[in-house]
Amino acid sequence: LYPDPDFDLNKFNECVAERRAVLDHQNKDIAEALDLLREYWSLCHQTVTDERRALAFARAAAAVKCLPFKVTNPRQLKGIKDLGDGHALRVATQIVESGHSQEVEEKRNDKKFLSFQIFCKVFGVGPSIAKKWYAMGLRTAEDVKKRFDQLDVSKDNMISYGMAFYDDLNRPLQLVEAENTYKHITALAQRILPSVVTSMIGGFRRGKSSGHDLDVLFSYPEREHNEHGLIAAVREELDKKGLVVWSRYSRADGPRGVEIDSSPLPAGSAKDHLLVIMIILKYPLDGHFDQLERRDFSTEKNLGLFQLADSARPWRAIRVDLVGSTTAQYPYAQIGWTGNKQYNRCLRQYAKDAFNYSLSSTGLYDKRQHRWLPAQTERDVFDHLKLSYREPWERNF
Ligand code: DCP
Ligand code: MG
Repeated sequence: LYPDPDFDLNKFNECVAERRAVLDHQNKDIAEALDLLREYWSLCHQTVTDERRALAFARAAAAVKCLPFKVTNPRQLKGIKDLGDGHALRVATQIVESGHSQEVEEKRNDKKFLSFQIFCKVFGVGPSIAKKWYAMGLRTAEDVKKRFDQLDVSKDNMISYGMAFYDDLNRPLQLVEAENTYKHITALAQRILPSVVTSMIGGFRRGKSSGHDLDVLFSYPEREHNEHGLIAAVREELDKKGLVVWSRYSRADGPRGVEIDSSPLPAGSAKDHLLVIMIILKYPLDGHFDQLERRDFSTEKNLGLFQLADSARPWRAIRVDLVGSTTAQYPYAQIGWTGNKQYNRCLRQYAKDAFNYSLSSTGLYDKRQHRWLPAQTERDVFDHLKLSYREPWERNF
């Protein structure tokens, strides 16, 4: 039945977290169809059932990406865990049989879905805002631009920048551009703190040749218990060079956190704020707080729009996220921020089901023994979970 004589369906189904998916997998047409339905339901959902549908299509698409052979016969799809025996299997079968699914094409061209896609491409906008805009009769980015001053998000710093730089931020960032920016930021950080360790995470670490942003992870081996401030200092240096278009800096100090938007609203916006500083209460001030130790809240983060030199004009805006972690968190932050999102979901679910562990970007917590599990490297994390190590490029679920 399978072109790969070594393929063992039982083994494939036994543990989803053991699967691997490379970018250049063999079932792109099926995965594309299932991912489109995932996107449709995650943007246009009305009910909890629709949201579950989105997650089911995400799992089904991931399963197909993990198959080590090209599906040529619908019988090869039968019995695959996560593809199920319903809707996703039906769509996958249609694609294998005819290369076409009427439902997928109808959804792909659905007017509401197309508007939601446009709206959700605005930095800071998700399905709930898209839904409001659609209900107000807005359909295109032009519509939003024209009526932006009347929208209740017109004073939202992030969304205002998202609109002002809509075209720039929807132009994919190429690997070489990301690498140059990463080198620049690392050199700057090393001048401030020579022992800093950085890594390029997100999609580029998984082998993508372009992406929607650059993600950089920082760790500070010689500053254990005193990590705060480096990302703020890097942001400050970039700002002095005039390279910061917009940024939102946040950190959590114990139960309280600080969030700072650094830039005034873009020119032409409804109202100019100079600086917004919010003290946010991140954790409940009750007994659970001690249990969290420092592990859960010692990170610093900066979401930013930075200038990147451009051949056609002086610069264009690109999205850069700078994320801090303590040395103890580092391998967990590497895994969490490398992703992808579906791979994280799968690992976290497996950790919970198999061991009653809670896995996040800050650590692995054993809820039975009430302790955090230490790790020096990503391999240690896989060992804790009794999983084979997966390289970042095998995590493209
Ligand atoms: N992440 C996550 N859940 C989220 C957001 C992010 O698990 N809600 C993790 C997984 C992502 C990683 O962080 O892979 C980086 O987030 P990005 O949104 O930058 O995603 P990618 O880097 O994977 O994609 P892109 O190439 O589009 O930037
Ligand atoms: Mg990214």
